[in-house]
Amino acid sequence: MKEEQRSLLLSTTSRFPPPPGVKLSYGTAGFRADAGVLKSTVYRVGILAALRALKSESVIGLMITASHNKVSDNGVKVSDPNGGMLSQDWEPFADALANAPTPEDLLRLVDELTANKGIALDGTTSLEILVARDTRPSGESLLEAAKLGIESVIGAVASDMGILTTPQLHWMVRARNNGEKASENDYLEQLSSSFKCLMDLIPSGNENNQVGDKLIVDGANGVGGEKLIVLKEMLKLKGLTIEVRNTGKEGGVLNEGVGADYVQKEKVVPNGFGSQDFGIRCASLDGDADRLVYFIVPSKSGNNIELVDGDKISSLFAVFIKEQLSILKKEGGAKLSEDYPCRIGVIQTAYANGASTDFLKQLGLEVVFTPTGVKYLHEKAAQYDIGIYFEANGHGTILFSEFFLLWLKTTNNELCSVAKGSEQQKAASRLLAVSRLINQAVGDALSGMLLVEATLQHMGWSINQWNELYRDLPSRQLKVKVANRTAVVTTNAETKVVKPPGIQEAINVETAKYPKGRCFIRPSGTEDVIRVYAEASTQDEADRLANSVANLVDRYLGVRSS
Ligand code: 16G
Ligand code: MG
Repeated sequence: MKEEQRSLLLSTTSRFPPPPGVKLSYGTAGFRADAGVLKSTVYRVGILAALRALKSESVIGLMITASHNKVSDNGVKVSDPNGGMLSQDWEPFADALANAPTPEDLLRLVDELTANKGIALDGTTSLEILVARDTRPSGESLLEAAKLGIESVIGAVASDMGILTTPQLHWMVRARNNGEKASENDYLEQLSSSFKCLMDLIPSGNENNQVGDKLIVDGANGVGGEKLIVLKEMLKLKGLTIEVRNTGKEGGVLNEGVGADYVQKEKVVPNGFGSQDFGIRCASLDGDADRLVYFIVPSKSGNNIELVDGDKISSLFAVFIKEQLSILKKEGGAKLSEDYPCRIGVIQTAYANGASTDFLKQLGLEVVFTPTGVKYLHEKAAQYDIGIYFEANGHGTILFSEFFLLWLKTTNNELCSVAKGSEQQKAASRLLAVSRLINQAVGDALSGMLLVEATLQHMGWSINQWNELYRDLPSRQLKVKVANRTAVVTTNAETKVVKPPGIQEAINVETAKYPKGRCFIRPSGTEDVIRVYAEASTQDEADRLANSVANLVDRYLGVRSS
């Protein structure tokens, strides 16, 4: 490293000493902690993002968010050049950099990495790092730390993109590296034009459907609600009215009694919703708008909801896409399967409700499982022509292969009008519109929501009809505090425990007591706990199975508290 670079890094690093006694890990979704201890981490992730940009010779993203965590927390993660998560082989470096105790240790790590990866810190190239943040009050000062980190690396330039949803930033990074238009307005334009295209292509005869033209959205008092207000103005559609609640402007607190994570875990209405919403389609975004769940307020009393989760969203999209593919196979012209053997796959995790897996398999689709965490699902989905992935918690998207999109474009002139074109061309246009609407970089609640809305209108289904695609098996999730959660090692997409020895056999014995019983345990990637998931044919059985397995975890792993 040249002297100029060394002294630049030394002078900025000394302004951000790491807080004593805090050890952070990059985890499934970047670094997260109380915002008060994060300045040094965010500064260092700035350095990391700069080095990643120099290595990949591409635009890189840095997002300051803690998603659905409480408002006093914050976090930081990096978007790779393709808009996906940071390449996993850089995670150990991220951990080492964040925890380097002294400026000299930090310089040594940068020296090692640059030598290892062949990164020249000579300032001959200039690369941009797009920085964005969610609405957390701590975001602004952390943004300054990120900028200083980035600009401590000669040749790296920070561009402040302002307040964005996490998927917006990932989308921009991807668009920039593909040489496409990449502003926030371009994002909103692409979403609204492809949504309108799908609406124009709705088959006639669906006018008397029961979809219902009203959608109420819980914005989690975060950035998603804010952006949705802008988007809905651009849509100005007949037949769909979107009302946004919990926008953060009504005085509510981010993620407090609101948001997709709360709604999915607690299975109750978010603040601001209640009996007045009986019979209306409702949706909830999380704090950085990369998760989406729908829900139904089923009766005139109580807080309980009927949850329409990520598995249902995945199933709805699978039905719609399969329908379009069969049109492409049937009609005249260039035929799918003869000209192009399109491979479609649905990716789930062990948390997917067993009833959803059965439903997708009955549709004749290939269903595969990965461990929890977007990076694993996304990687698998990218191996298909159409890869649909969703976690039950509502994070997911649909990936289209370049080859398949090219086939669609070259064999079918793109059009967005009902009047013209064969059935086959319309099906191709719908799929092309879906590929532009749904975020190709990462799961995106806003684009996912518009696709749900267009699909419901296309099928002519109310939220109840959609929800009745299959009936969820009763399930229960518990968490258990243990002395050391890393003592649990799993395999087969987290469905089987290999360490500590004997516990899997004991879980099998418990599970076998219940018909349709299914149960697994895994160490959480975001909290210091072991998670237990159980499913059975009745709620009582699911509860009993989860409790007995939680006791096993206690017994095998030594309890601190529970
Ligand atoms: C993170 C992951 C999410 C996963 C969750 C599991 C991303 C962007 N987010 O929020 O995919 O479902 O962690 O949390 O990867 P857990 O390990 O604490 O159960
Ligand atoms: Mg999130």
